[in-house]
Amino acid sequence: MTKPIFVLNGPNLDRLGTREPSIYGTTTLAEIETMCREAAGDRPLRFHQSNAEHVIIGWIHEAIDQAAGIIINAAAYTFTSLAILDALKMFQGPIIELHISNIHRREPHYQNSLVSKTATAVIVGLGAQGYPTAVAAMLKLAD
Ligand code: CA2
Repeated sequence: MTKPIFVLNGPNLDRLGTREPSIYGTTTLAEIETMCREAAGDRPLRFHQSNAEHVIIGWIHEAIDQAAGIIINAAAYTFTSLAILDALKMFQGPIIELHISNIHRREPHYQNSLVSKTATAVIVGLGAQGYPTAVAAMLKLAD
């Protein structure tokens, strides 16, 4: 059976397309999900968003048991959550860290990613287009 790709989104990303369009664009998370499903083709894809750290950790645990790869935009938890880092470290397959904005051009508090310490690859600054780009890359990386 073909294993799914998990696309996990952290806090406030459910509000995409409504505020700060100069940084995050005008595409909504629902539209991003559609873009990801189109990019995935026949490969099953689980797309989730939560504002709660423990819920995201629960999905990483599911991915450890089931997924071919994880694409994660952990949003602010990227820089704060050792718990998410510890969970990701248990995953044996490829991990793509994703950010809509180029975090390296932003304020210092957006520049020390904990997720990067376990990511296979990092995609930043492509806007919403980063998501289907990550899915296409994951199709090549994943078993
Ligand atoms: O660029 C990204 O994708 C980020 O992960 C977005 C996070 C930020 O903490 C990261 O440093 C970079 C913030 C998400 C906030 O989401 C918003 C949604 C709608 C309007 C404004 C912000």
